[in-house]
Amino acid sequence: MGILNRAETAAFFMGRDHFAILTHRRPDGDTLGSAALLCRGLRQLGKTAFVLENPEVTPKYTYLMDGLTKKEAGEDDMVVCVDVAAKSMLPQVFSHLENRIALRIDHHINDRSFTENELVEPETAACGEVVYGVLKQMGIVLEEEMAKALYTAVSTDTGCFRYGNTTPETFRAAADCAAVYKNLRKLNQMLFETFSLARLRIQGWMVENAQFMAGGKICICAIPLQVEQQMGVTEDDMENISGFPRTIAGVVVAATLRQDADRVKISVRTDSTVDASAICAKFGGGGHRGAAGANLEMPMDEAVKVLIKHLPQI
Ligand SMILES: [Mn+2]
Repeated sequence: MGILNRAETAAFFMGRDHFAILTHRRPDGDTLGSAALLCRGLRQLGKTAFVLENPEVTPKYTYLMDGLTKKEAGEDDMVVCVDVAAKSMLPQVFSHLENRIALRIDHHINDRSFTENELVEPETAACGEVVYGVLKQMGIVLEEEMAKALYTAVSTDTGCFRYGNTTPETFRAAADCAAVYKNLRKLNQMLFETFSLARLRIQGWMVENAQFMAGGKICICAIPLQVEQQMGVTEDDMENISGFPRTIAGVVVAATLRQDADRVKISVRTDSTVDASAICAKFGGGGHRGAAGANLEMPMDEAVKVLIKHLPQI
């Protein structure tokens, strides 16, 4: 396995052609924005590049994929993945490719590397920033569609530049986007100020059904699958729902539990005085200080009990 820096990654692309780009399960703005940015950048260089069709792309993000996708990787395609932290993050439809990934560009550390080469920058807010850094090394000019992709990546992974992962470099990337794409307001409104009625209804349900502990500092929202189904929420509606209970005044640790097939997905958000990743590490998960996740293979009510047992004293 080769650990590459940005310049070496640029050389990797310059010396090759025919790329198939993979995104992760439940694709978010960063994985899709990174993929679109990389694909367009490589095409600007005259190379053949496609993003492989991820069946889980939600309507909110389809604008990123316009004209970039194909269904299958060619036999000789160089397979590259972006923002994919682990093999298990790949959608089922890409599982046959998981052992032929030539390069992973990411900002999530994984001790068990699963690709031939990798460029991983854990201090970088969004994978899109890493991709942009590589494209700049190749002398690529940021054009409008690329700016939309880059802005989507950096703004969504930073909660519109509010999270602690935001750096001066993140703002520089965004500034470059603002110089090229004059309608960032439109993107911001679409990404951050538009909510489906179903989303607002489930937020209402969470407020009504949240379990508060430690004098209101801990908030646990366990959302049964049938509630999601009754409200008719889609994955798009549920994006970053775990950030919501943390916004309640006084809450220091918020945990949102959702059912995903046989597992319960726990997402922990904190105000950063408590380490969310330490909580999730107890269940084999991980993440960052302010935001982390884990899976528990047990029924929802048991998962809540186990979680409560492992919460720090605050
Ligand atoms: Mn990301």
